[in-house]
Amino acid sequence: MEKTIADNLTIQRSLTRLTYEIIEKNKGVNDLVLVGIKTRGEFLAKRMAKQMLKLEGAEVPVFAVDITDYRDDRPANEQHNDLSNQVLTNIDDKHIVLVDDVFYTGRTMRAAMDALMDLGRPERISIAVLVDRGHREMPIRPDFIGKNIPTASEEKIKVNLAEVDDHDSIDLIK
Ligand code: 3GP
Ligand code: 5GP
Ligand code: MG
Repeated sequence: MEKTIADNLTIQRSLTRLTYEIIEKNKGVNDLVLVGIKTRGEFLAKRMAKQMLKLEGAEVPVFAVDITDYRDDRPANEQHNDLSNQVLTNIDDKHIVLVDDVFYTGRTMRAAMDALMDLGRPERISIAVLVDRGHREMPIRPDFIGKNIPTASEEKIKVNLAEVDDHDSIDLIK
């Protein structure tokens, strides 16, 4: 069974609020770098950067990273530990905001932080997600949350974004 929890307008409002929260916490967009976790985190990060340009008049760098090979639940011989060809900037002293569609166990973000730390010494790393569905397995939590959607383990959240799914919605699949 599939139930739509948020439509295009609701998602856009959540993203706008997240964007304002990030700007407020960072006191502007100086030294901010958005790192979107592929696939949908990349498009969310790009939408936020677009709003930041409108609000603050400055281009915030956005990079997209594929974290699949970095996760600890991948076989060891398939794990990588070098994001240097995906994050093409010096991250020293930057405030990095990791952006993803859904936060679940926290393993993706742990792997992303680990890989980033090999690239330099950011001043701060924060996490922004459109949906937090619960079921943490790591002592990590998002700093900026679009929607808290408590789920049962067997439920799934489907995030559709116009850039890849031809419309925006958040659906709960039972
Ligand atoms: P994404 O690439 O936009 O993040 O992992 C491939 C896709 O499957 C992901 O899209 C994600 O949205 C979706 N997905 C749904 N359930 C899960 C899950 O439990 N784990 C992972 N890794 N992806 C899931
Ligand atoms: P975690 O590493 O926190 O367990 O899971 C986060 C990653 O898995 C995110 O990139 C997210 O895309 C994906 N994921 C986990 N559960 C779901 C879910 O229910 N729906 C969607 N869309 N993605 C999920
Ligand atoms: Mg994702």
